[in-house]
Amino acid sequence: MKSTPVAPEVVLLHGFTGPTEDIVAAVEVISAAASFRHLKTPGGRPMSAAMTNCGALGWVSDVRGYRYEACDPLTGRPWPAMPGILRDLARRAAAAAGWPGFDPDACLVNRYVPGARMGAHRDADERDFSQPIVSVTLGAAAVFFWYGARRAGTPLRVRLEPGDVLVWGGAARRGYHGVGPPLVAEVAQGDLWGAPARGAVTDAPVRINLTFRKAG
Ligand code: MD3
Ligand code: FE
Repeated sequence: MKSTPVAPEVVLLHGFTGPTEDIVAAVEVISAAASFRHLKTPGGRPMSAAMTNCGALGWVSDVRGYRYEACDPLTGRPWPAMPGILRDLARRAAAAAGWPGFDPDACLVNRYVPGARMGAHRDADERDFSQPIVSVTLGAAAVFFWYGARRAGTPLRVRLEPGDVLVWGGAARRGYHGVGPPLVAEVAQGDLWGAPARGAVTDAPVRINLTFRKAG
C-alpha cells in the first residue's frame, strides 16, 4: 500500500479503502436514518457542505456554537450507530499510520456538491487531542489545503482521490486545513458510440468525506 507523508504527523494512505461499494452502502443507511442537512454557522449562515453523523456523538453547529451531541437535533433520536465496517476501516487506517488503538466515537459525514467547499479552520471541539483524526474520501476527488499551525501563507495542496485515507496525529491534529469543491472526473477515453471525449464533463461530481474522531 502506497503512503505519502504530507507533513510531519500527516499520512496519506492511497487507495486504502479498497472497493468502496460496502462503505457507500453504509453511508446510505446512515443518511436514511439521519438526513444530510446544511448546518448553520454560529453567525447564521448555512454551510455549503451538507452533513450528518454516526456514532455515539455527532458534531453540530447552530447559533449556540459548535459542539458534539448524542442526539440528532432534527429527530431527537441518538445518531445512528457507527457501522462496524466504518469503525474497522478507521482503526486499521490509524494503525497503519502509526496510531494503534484508535477508538473513534464520532464520524462526521460531509457531502460536497459542485461549488461546495470548506474554508480554513481547525478541529477544536474534541476533548482528547492525543487521538488522531482519520478522513476518508468517497465519490469525487477534491483538493485539500494544509496550512499547519497558523492560518496564513500559501497552503500545501494535496489532491484527495476516492479511496484515499488521511490520518492526522500529534501536533498536526491542531493544524489549519480546508478543502475545495469536488472535481469532475475526466473520462479516460472517448469512443465512437457517443461517449464524451477525454476531459469532458460527465455527471456533476459529488464528494463524500468521512471524518472519524475521538470526541468524548
Ligand atoms: C487535519 N473536513 O470535517 S477532511 C472537517 O474534506 C474537515 O470534508 C474536510 O475538515 C473534508 O472538519 C477535510 C481532512 C481533515 C479532517 C480533520 C482534520 C484534516 C484534518 C483535523 C485536524 C487536522
Ligand atoms: Fe476539519
